[in-house]
Amino acid sequence: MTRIARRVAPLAGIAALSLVLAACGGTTQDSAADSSDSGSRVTGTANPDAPITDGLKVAFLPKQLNNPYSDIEVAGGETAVGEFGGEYKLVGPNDASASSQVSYINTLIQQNQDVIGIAANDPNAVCPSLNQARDAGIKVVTFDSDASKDCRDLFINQATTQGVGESLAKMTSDQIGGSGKIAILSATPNATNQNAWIEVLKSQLVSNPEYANIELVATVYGNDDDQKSFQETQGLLQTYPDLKAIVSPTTVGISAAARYISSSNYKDKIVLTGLGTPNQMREYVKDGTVKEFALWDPTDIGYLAAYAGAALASGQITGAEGEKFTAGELGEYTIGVDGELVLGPPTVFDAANIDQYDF
Ligand code: RAM
Repeated sequence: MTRIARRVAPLAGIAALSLVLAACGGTTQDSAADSSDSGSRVTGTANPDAPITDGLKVAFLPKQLNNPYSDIEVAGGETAVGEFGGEYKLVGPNDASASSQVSYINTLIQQNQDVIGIAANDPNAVCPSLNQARDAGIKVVTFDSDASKDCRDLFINQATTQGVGESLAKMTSDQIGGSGKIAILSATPNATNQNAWIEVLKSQLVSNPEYANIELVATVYGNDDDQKSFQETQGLLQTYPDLKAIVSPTTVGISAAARYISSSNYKDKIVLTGLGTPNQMREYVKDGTVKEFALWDPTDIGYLAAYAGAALASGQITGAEGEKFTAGELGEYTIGVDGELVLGPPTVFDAANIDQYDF
């Protein structure tokens, strides 16, 4: 299928992001970085009419390389880089631990990349290196999982953090009839994205009267490692025999949990929901292990990250709130508060619609 055909969500959330044009804001790196290789690093004011510079070197550094979700994201980035005639590169660690990305950033600086697209494993551990990259004139775009806003130019968020957290709470509550014990199976303890979603979920449980009878009993970490996620699921079910639901906001976690539950006595007794890819979850939806889960099209995150990096490196934008640029086939985007760009709302998948998606 083509990239367009796989797109799951219209860009409905974008209007909400078109916030009042501000004279300042965002994170602008005005270092006197003379580009020795491409001459493309423009500083100062944005020039929306500037063409994308030829031959931009765009490197992607996902949380980890052996994660099917990351593979889909970076494939979208590669497509975009091909469209604007840049040089695509992919590097990354095999584990998603906090400091595993630092040495890769240092190497990318030495290679004079123009853009680094990174899904941060920890908001702070990568910051000194990312700021060294920015001092060298490299544009830094986080995607999927943000770094501290002081060390990147833009963040491509898949959906609003509030929206993801609310949809996790709603999917869980709807499936357990609004009452009972639940547990969270997360990725790594430092992951910016998972922790932000979990915070919203927790505050929903406290503040939304509809969830007053839901009790969160545990949060465990599968580290986005399939086997550890599988074992953590088993542990949760043994420790809390009266658990009603597991909510896993990670594609690695939810698929490992589904595999365990589908062949255990817990099938049909426990609700499993969270964030997963339709292709990894299809068999568990078909066999009834999972009724409903959510996601967005990861392809579009990488695609938008690449175009955002190119727009920065070509001087179309500086990263300030209110600036606009065109992200290829995705159309026009406006930079929101704190240099954030939101792709669109999450899509909920169930038995009725899952076969319409192929990613
Ligand atoms: C996993 C990763 C990723 C997250 C998705 C939903 O693949 O933890 O960062 O965005 O799940």
